[in-house]
Amino acid sequence: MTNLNQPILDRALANGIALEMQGDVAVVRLCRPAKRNALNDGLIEALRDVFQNLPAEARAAVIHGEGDHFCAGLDLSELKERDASEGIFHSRGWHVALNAVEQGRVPVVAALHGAVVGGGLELASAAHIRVADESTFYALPEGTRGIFVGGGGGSVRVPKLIGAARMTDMMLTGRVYNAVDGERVGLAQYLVPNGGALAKAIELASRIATNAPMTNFALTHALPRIAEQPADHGLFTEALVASIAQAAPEAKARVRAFLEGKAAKVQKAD
Ligand code: 1HE
Repeated sequence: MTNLNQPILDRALANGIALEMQGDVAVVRLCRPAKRNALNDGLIEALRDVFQNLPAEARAAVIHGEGDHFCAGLDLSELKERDASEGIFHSRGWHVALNAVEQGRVPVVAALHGAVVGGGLELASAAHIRVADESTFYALPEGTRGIFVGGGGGSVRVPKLIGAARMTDMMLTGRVYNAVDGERVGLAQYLVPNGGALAKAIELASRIATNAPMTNFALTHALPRIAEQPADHGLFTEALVASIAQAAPEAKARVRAFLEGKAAKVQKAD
């Protein structure tokens, strides 16, 4: 580990977040299995610290949960009486942590299994790709708990995956999506056999780590913004980002390699 200083890592671990490098992939683990990886403030701060301080050699990251579930959402035992301003600052603090996942230095793949509920789904939605195994189930029980999403950016990110209508249904009715239907509606991009999510996520992250860094940056930082711009602004931004990416020496080398028959062709899908 070159970039993440040990005290930050130790404090994160004490608060339930472990980091391990597998080659150039940072594997981040929620490790509060006895509480189904429920998110308390310590764990959220640790998540923020780890994603803001990934080792310099990390070129992609994976996030996964220890035990039988990815994440049971907000630790309900920490739901405190807060006045409106305390509530706003608390929520904004969580936003910083999940933004550190979504808008950090490297693409993030979430490996999902078991419960992906409430804040757990918000966290999964902050990743750039989600891989679910067959045990995965998704819910937003906030509606039935008398609260609203509000720390993890769920009202911003979940509708982008599945649309506001499906999220409204999940919250109004307590609907739970199983792994197959979750993949069908867009909660996950990959569905794998039980126990296979972490390995698949690491495989994808390892492949992502070989992309040109500028391409990964454009995809994780420019694309989400372009997609929200009015078309005319989006096309303008696209032209800027495309020309910056194409100007990088690595892009030129990769295109040349293909033209010289030295780079892999696109293969037909299975
Ligand atoms: C928890 C939590 C939690 C488990 N906060 N302690 N999230 C929820 O409403 C989901 C609540 N949890 C569940 O529905 C279930 O626990 C699970 C489906 C995730 C897992 O079930 P299971 O049978 O494997 O575990 P369990 O026996 O229910 O829980 C094991 C322990 O974890 C138990 O504590 P123990 O001391 O009795 O052993 C549970 O109390 C504890 N536990 N989930 C606190 N969430 C930023 S806004 C986001 C708002 C939300 O996320 S609201 C949704 C909250």
